[in-house]
Order: sequence, then C-alpha cells, then structure tokens
Amino acid sequence: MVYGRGLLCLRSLAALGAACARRGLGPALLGILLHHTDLRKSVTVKQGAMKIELLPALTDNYMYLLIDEDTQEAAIVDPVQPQKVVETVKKHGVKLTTVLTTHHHWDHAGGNEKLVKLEPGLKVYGGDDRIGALTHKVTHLSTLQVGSLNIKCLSTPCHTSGHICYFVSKPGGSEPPAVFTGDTLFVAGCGKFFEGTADEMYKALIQVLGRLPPETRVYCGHEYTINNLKFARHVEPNNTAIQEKLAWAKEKYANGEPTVPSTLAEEFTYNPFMRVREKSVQQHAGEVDPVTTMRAIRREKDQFKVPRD
Ligand SMILES: N[C@@H](CCC(=O)N[C@@H](CS)C(=O)NCC(=O)O)C(=O)O
Ligand SMILES: *[C@@H]1O[C@H](CO)[C@@H](O)[C@H](O)[C@H]1NC(C)=O
Ligand SMILES: [Zn+2]
Ligand SMILES: [Zn+2]
Repeated sequence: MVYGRGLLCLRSLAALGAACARRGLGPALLGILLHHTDLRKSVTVKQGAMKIELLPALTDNYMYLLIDEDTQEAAIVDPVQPQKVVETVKKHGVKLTTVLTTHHHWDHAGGNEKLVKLEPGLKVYGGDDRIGALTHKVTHLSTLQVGSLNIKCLSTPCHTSGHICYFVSKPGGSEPPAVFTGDTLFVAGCGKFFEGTADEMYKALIQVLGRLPPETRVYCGHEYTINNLKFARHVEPNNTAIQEKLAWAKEKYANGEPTVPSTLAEEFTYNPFMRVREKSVQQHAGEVDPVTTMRAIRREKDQFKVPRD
C-alpha cells in the first residue's frame, strides 16, 4: 500500500477545537474544523492492473477513484464531493468516463448532478430511478467495462431497494478482485434495513457477496469500523478476531488512516452479520436460524449504545 497525501490526523485537535469553539475562540481554528475531512488521509491501493484511491468525503463517507492502469481510464464510486473528484482525476492525469452509484441516498448520490455538469459526457450507472443524473440503469449481473477492467453489478436490496454493489476484476489478472459495497456491507457491519428485510440482507451478504472469491477486497461506503467492532465484541465477547481487528482499527484511526479495504475472508471471521450461521451469534440472539438471527442482531444494533472503548 502506498500512502498519498500525508496530513497528520489529530483527532484530539478536533476535540480541542470543539471545546475552543464553545469558548468562542478564533475563526482560524474553526477553519481547520470546517475542513475536518482533510484530516482523513487519502490513500492509494495498487492491486495489479487496478489502482484504487480512497477519497474521504463528508464526515465518514468514502468515494473511490478506480483506475485501469492499462488504459488510464477511470471510474468514480459515489462522488458526493464532485470538486474533490475533479482535483483527484487531474492529479492522476486519467480519463474519467464512469460514475458507479451504489444507491440513491444523498451522502452517496448527492454529487452526481454537479459532477456531470463539471465533466460532461460521463456515463452514470445505478440501480434506482431515484439516483440523480442516471444514464445507465443496471440490474443484477449487468456488466460494464472501465478500460480493460470488467465490472459486474450485484443487486443487494435491503438498505435501499435499488442498492447495487460493483465487483471489479481484471480478465486474466492474478491480483485479487475488488467489490464496492456501498451501505450493504461495511467492515464488520452492514447497512440499516431501511427498505428491505432480514431475508434480503441474508441473501445479499451470504449468498451474493459471500460467494465472491474470499480474497476479494472490500471497499465500503463508510468508515464505521470501530463502532461496528464494538458491537461485534458485544455479540461475541470471546472472538479473538474481533479483539485483534478492533485494536488494529483504533491504531489506524488514531493516525487518520482508513481501515478499508478488508477482504471477504476476513469479514467472515469478525462481522456478526456475515456470521449469522455461527452458533455463537445465534446463541447471543436467542435464535436457531440464520435469517431470524440476522433480524435480531440488526434490531439490537439499531439500539446499541457504543461504549467509549
Ligand atoms: N450508526 C451510524 C449512524 C449513521 C447511519 O445510520 N448510517 C447508515 C448509512 S448512511 C447505516 O446504515 N448505518 C449502519 C449502522 O449504523 O449499523 C454511525 O455509526 O455513525
Ligand atoms: C467466554 O469465555 C468465558 C471463559 O472461558 C466463559 O466463561 C464465557 O461463558 C464465554 N462467553 C460466551 C458468550 O461464550
Ligand atoms: Zn445509505
Ligand atoms: Zn451512507
């Protein structure tokens, strides 16, 4: 992994700043606070023929610039901050042709209209008519290309009814593939069931995403990892994979570094929503069936008060 822009992240500075703001201290410090996402590092992951730049957006969202190294063609996933996308595209000197939208929520699709104004001619993909500037509506197993990269659309309704995950592979490539999971699968968690059922999330996580190659890199829509792992620990207090990943994630967070990507194989070791077939998770839920377990732990997480550590 190669680190890009190396701004030091001082979470304590943000806390200090908030305290200072309450005491009415200067606009200079407030200026820093208003650009708090600048404290989260952009990181570039090189995976054989594909290069993926993680672009922190808003408070805890991620946009992803996907570059095909062979043709220098690029796609952007969930460009909620279009200006930042345009700057990054310039920096890399690549040709942006494609927008991949995971779902219609504002924090993911809210930048589409502005981006197509800044970069006319973009193809905008998504699985929901509520997505702004949509030009290519896709469904389950639709395919498209970004340069020499193959992209397979995976319908994963539940968080929203039109949610799509994008699976990216290089034909004949030996490097692991990637999947952009939006608000369906997070590192150690999953999205809220706003427009779907536990049965649908079971299908999405276990039968669709869970059947991709285990080495597939998971690029999700939010940096929720620490909170998710605290819930995971509550569900399975004796699971050492959870404890180790939480210690690792806290260290990353303290340095302003992303906890993304994970792999699907890893998710099966610590993500309670990927582990609903395990006795330990079912016992915690007081259930004996994976789908009712999924329903029970999602309800529990909706009410979960995240402990300080
Ligand atoms: N609990 C979220 C609150 C925001 C929220 O509801 N996020 C949506 C996606 S925009 C979600 O599905 N969160 C999953 C969860 O809270 O487990 C957090 O950790 O900040
Ligand atoms: C965790 O391990 C401890 C010590 O072996 C045991 O007493 C406890 O019941 C276990 N908890 C769960 C939820 O399995
Ligand atoms: Zn959402
Ligand atoms: Zn979201």
